[in-house]
Amino acid sequence: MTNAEIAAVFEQIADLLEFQGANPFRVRAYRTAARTISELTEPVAELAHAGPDALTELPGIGADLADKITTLVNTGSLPLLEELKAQVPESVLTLMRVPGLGPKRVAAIYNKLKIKTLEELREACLQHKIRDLEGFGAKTEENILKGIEAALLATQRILWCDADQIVQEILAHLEGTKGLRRLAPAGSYRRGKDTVGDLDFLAVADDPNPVMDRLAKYRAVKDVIARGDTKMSVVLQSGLHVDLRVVPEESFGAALQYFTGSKEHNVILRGMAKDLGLKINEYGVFRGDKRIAGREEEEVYGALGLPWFPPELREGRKEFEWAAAGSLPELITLEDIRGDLHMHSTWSDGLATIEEMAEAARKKGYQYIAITDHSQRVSVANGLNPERLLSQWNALDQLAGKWRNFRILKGVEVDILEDGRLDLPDEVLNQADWVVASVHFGQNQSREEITRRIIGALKHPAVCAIAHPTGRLLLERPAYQVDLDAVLRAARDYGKMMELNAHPRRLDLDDVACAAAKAYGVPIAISTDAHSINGLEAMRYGVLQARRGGLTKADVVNTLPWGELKRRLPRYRR
Ligand code: DGT
Ligand code: CA
Ligand code: CA
Ligand code: ZN
Repeated sequence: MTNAEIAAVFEQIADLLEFQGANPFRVRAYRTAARTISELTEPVAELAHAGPDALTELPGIGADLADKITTLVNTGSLPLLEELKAQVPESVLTLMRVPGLGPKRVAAIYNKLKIKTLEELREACLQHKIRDLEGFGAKTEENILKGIEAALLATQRILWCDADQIVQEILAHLEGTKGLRRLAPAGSYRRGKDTVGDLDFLAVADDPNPVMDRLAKYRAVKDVIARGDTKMSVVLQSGLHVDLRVVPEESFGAALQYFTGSKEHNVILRGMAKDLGLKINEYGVFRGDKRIAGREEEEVYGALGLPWFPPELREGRKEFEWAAAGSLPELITLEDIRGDLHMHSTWSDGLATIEEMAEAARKKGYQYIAITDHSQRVSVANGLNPERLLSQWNALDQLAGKWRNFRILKGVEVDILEDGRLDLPDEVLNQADWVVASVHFGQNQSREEITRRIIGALKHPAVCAIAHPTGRLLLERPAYQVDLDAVLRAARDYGKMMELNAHPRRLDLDDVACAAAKAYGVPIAISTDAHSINGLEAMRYGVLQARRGGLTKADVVNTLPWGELKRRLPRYRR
């Protein structure tokens, strides 16, 4: 079982308990556990196999939850969840997924109006029956209606990081199958897209049947939807579809190319082939009836006079122009990273101390980190007021001599207030080595207001970068309204940087915006925003997104060795 699946079970238990009006502390315990587990990068299943002690060491996991995790991992289900599900109509669970409708509100709607389905709820909104319920209102009713339309439309996608866990499991599960010669994931997963709609696998095998039989036995398979001679589709318990195609060895490269996509990239490629008097499909590149390439991707592209494209660039954007000019970028890799410039400690809402974060970063071979705890306004995250921040920086001074060739920047993640001011006085901010500024509140403001707020922060001499610049949460919340172009221009004019937040739920800036920042010459800092030691592992997701934006080592500031970075820090430049 993957961490995401285990977290989803706890999240669902919390929802169901809350719907039933259970003790808030009990509800909260399950939510905290879900969050802890979803943020871990090591597989909880492995910890469970190591014994209950390994689990109870995790924050927020006591003996009872450890027990439940072990049961889940060993049996694939949990009696408590089954019990709760039996007590609540299944369609009610769908209602809870409407943005703006938590379990409490769904309970009110269900108990007062006996509404059980999205359609009934939509009808009730249209008849203005919801606004009269206690604790609701016209505005809420309107938002619910919008949420329903979104929920009805939403195609189920999953985060790349969750797809990755499943892909690795399926690869391991299929490995060693009799007669299996080659196996590779394709599709949006291979392109590193931040969310993935379904999984696509390609295989070469002496006989397709043993591979298909084995896929059908993967532990999370719910149904085999279709199975032919060379093609199979299964659906997992989570609803995710997995496609498998078994192709002839001499077509593997062509099939991998074709099913990696994107569709847009392939359309352009097909046109180029046609112009050359060739035909390209999933079986190969053909001149007339003669296959001239197909076994390897390199030779497929080569037959069209093209270089091999890193999958991350195959979106039909600039890649063919670059190839024609002989200037395909040499994309940044995880090994290029020298430090991490956004993370939290126990001083605000992090789970690890500054020393623990520093040790973990040193183990990764980093030369520097910045501790950027929240400022006072973010009180839910135990944000720091000037006194606490200054005493944190004092503590950092004490630590300064502790490591050779490793330094901790005195940083802060300062909140950009609704009126555009920063949440800390200048005389404090001016003492920092590294300041990232971010919008947490008032995200519903108009495009003009939010743009003005962010540009205002960029003008501030102490600010180095804007953190998670668009505020999006993948599959959860769209970006706030902001004129990103104006923001990037301002960053260029004031000599500032932009963050690519590497948290797999954020990946903000996204790939297209990273490319835009590069076009403006605005340096990117890829930062994890880690709230725990494991959170530091998110760097790989950020690097993947940066690659999709065509960024090279030179475009990313935290590839610089410390001496260089120090010279490049915005506040030293002025
Ligand atoms: P997803 O699954 O929605 O995250 O995105 P993809 O890109 O994985 O799309 P999917 O699974 O529908 O198809 C995998 C690849 O197969 C896609 O990227 C390109 C190729 N492909 C599928 N259908 C077509 C098509 O009608 N025309 C072309 N040129 N390529 C296609
Ligand atoms: Ca796919
Ligand atoms: Ca597919
Ligand atoms: Zn942060």
